[in-house]
Amino acid sequence: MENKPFKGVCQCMKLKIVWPSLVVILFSAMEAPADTAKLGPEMILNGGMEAGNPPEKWKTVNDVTLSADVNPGSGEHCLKIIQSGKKAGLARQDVSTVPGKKYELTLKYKCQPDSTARIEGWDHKNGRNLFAEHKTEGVWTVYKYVVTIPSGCESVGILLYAFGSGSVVWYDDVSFKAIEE
Ligand SMILES: [Ca+2]
Repeated sequence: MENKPFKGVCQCMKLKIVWPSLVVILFSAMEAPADTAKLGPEMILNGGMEAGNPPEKWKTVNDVTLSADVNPGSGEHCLKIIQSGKKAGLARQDVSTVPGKKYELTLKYKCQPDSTARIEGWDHKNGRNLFAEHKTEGVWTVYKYVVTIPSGCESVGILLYAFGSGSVVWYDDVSFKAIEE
């Protein structure tokens, strides 16, 4: 019985200590993550796939059919790629790059069931991949990759595949920008 008032005081003090901590935690959680990277101008032409059918500025490599399609990632149209051959086919656009500089690629993709998207950066000078990833999500999904351009590489191919025979993949909002540091 004698301990009760003492215990009550302790709990009250605990609350006084805990309450400010909770406020600090809540405010910390509300802060948006800082994204201070300053991006240069857009380097991809018709990345929103709104101009032309098939979308303008995108070249084909190997056996694929490109077309503009509805139900896009944004705007009114997206790029649809149907793989029709044995070799992996793709849509391609080249961008000029500065060795040593960092660039950010962002895009949205969506795969038909049992289809695979392959997103690749091709170093024309050194003849190798800077990055290459396979994706299978069946809903519009954002892809983001930051690449540091190696020595001598002044041109990068942005390669968008429907990977594997019969694959059907959609792309939209393709963007490639320098990160100014
Ligand atoms: Ca679009």
